[in-house]
Amino acid sequence: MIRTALAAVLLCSLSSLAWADTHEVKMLNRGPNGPMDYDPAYLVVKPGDTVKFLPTVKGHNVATIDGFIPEGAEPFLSKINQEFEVTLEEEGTYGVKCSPHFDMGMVMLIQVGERKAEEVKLPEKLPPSARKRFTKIIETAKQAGL
Ligand SMILES: [Cu+2]
Repeated sequence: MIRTALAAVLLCSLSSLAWADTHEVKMLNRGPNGPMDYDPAYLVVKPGDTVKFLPTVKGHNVATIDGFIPEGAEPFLSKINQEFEVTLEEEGTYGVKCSPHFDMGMVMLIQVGERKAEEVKLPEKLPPSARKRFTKIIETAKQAGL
């Protein structure tokens, strides 16, 4: 009996080690959502998961949008043309942008935890193209039931 319980505890701790996932995002000149795009542009991850941004096409980076990350979350910023990994611990919605192409609407949403697309609140201040892209991303995610 005790032996079974120990085995169960051991299995649980092993599975929690294997629990964190890495999600890859391509940075593209043209993607499913239009010119200057992240693919995917909507990602749902668990707290502790890692998102890896791939410089599939040159000229892009990734940075958090001011006022569009969960409370207590650390902002991040990558260099242009570099692969970049970030581990997201705080639950909530992260809005990210490509610094040179923010005005062209190169943005994406990362939902950490149980958030749904319909709960996303866009910040007041956004370039019009970024707002348009976010609206499209949210609509697509809602249709997919995310
Ligand atoms: Cu870009």
